[in-house]
Amino acid sequence: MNFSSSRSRKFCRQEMGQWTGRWVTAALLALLCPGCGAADLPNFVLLFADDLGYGDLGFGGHPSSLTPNLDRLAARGLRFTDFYATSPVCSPSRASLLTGRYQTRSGIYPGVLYPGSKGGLPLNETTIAEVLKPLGYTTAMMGKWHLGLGANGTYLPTRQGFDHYLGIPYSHDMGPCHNLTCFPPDVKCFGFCDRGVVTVPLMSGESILQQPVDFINLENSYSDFATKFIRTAAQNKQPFFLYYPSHHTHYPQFAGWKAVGRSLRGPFGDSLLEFDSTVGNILQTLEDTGVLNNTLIFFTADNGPELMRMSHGGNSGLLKCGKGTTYEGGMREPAIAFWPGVIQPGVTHSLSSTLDVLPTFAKLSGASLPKVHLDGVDMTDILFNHGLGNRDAMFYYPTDPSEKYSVFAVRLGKYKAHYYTRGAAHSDTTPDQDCHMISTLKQHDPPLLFDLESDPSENYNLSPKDHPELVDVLQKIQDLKDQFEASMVFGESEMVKEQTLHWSPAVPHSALPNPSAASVEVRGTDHVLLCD
Ligand SMILES: *[C@@H]1O[C@H](CO)[C@@H](O)[C@H](O)[C@H]1NC(C)=O
Ligand SMILES: *[C@@H]1O[C@H](CO)[C@@H](O)[C@H](O)[C@H]1NC(C)=O
Ligand SMILES: *[C@@H]1O[C@H](CO)[C@@H](O)[C@H](O)[C@H]1NC(C)=O
Ligand SMILES: *[C@@H]1O[C@H](CO)[C@@H](O)[C@H](O)[C@H]1NC(C)=O
Ligand SMILES: [Ca+2]
Repeated sequence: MNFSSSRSRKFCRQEMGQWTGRWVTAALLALLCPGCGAADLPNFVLLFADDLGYGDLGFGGHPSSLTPNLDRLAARGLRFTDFYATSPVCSPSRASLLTGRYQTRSGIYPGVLYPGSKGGLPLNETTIAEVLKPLGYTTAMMGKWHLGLGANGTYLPTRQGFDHYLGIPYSHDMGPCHNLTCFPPDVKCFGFCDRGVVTVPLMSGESILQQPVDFINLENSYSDFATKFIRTAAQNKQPFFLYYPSHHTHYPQFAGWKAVGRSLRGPFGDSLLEFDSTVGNILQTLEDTGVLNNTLIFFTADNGPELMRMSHGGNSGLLKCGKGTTYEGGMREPAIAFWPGVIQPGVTHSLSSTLDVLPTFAKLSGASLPKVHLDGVDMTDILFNHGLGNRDAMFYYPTDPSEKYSVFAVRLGKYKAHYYTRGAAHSDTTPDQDCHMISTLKQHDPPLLFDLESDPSENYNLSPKDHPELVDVLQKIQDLKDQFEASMVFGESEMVKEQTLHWSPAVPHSALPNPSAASVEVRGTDHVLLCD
């Protein structure tokens, strides 16, 4: 039985007493009892950290991170141990989260979008916000979009189903930050950020609110925005979807007065603590407005830690390498589903992905799925029964997917096969040379094979020569890979539309950032791999 509808029926019967009869349809119910329509539908809060590793959180074992609110979600919610993003860098990972489709279908490859990019997430892709809107949801997003700006703001969140938007439309290091303050009272941002000349804007809807953005007070603005949005929705008894892709803990780390110097972990820890405190404020607001028990909070992150930043970067814990690579540290992320009284606390080892968020929210709200090839599967069996779920496999695309090389690795059950491996500048500086940029593309035939349950760190390659029983496993993986490749239609790359040296939007610069100025340097492949 559909969980949310049985629950809403119960609720409405209590509310409506004699009015409810067996003949009353959901639509009629909504007409008769305005509150019931809203109670029917669960609210969704989707929290998405940036460049956060598997080993970065308090509950994940990091000794000096301070994440009391995320720890609380983990303790009272369902924690995933085997949860994957679809890319080791930002834009493609976000495209998959919001569409339930691998980034190759929507054309969000290779690399990431830049302030001067002409492309963006195609408007005919259906986002989670667009899936929920027809049901009467109010939708808002705060934070890092990174799915395109485009001419006249063609690709902003407001064009993809979000009623309200406050945030930076790309990475907050995609503008010069030499002289900007990242921590109070006046600690300059670490490093120089991108070498463009256009400073990073804070946008409200489709206009610029501030440029350059004020990092010190940014998180407060987000927190206030969330509070106002949730309060208004709760007052109006309107179901809501809040998407918060945070800038934390991406380089350059920043934080305001409440977090600075509060963690033992330095700038990274303070930035993480600031994110955590917004999570706490959102929880408090949900509780204060009486909607916490009708809200699913889902938390995860877009890709692994940027190890090249050394102690200013994140930590993938026991996983190999980090951002930019298809080793586990690049794409396996902490994740939590929290819904008090509805999702039983616990830990699941079921394989899941950001791809599965859209189908899950659709299932819970009764929304129709977009009529496209979806790669995501519904996670409700995992959430409500702690079951195995519907996902058998995960495919690992590199930062620059191509039909020639296809996926670099495949996970089936507990086994992972690497067909290709490559290091990345993003993962330079740790002692493991496999992670570094100098480790160039290597093909493996037969593929490297790891048992991720007994060897999550991918240390011990299982050769079929020594383990004849694995010949079958490798064959199954190969078949699955062939099937997947046959189903994959590469969308036209939105990134190759990037040669925008002479392109500029025909709008006043006060209304939108000027991308042509931002892209004064032509970006080669190296740069695409380096930047995010
Ligand atoms: C969006 O439009 C493009 C160009 O017409 C097309 O190639 C693509 O398949 C469409 N995508 C979807 C999801 O409909
Ligand atoms: C940073 O400040 C210094 C000193 O005030 C100035 O010379 C320099 O041009 C500034 N750099 C940028 C990118 O604004
Ligand atoms: C949710 O909690 C509120 C109080 O915070 C309570 O009035 C309401 O009945 C609860 N709803 C459900 C469905 O449990
Ligand atoms: C941007 O908007 C202006 C004014 O509305 C319009 O003239 C121009 O054609 C638009 N540019 C693009 C690329 O859509
Ligand atoms: Ca990222």
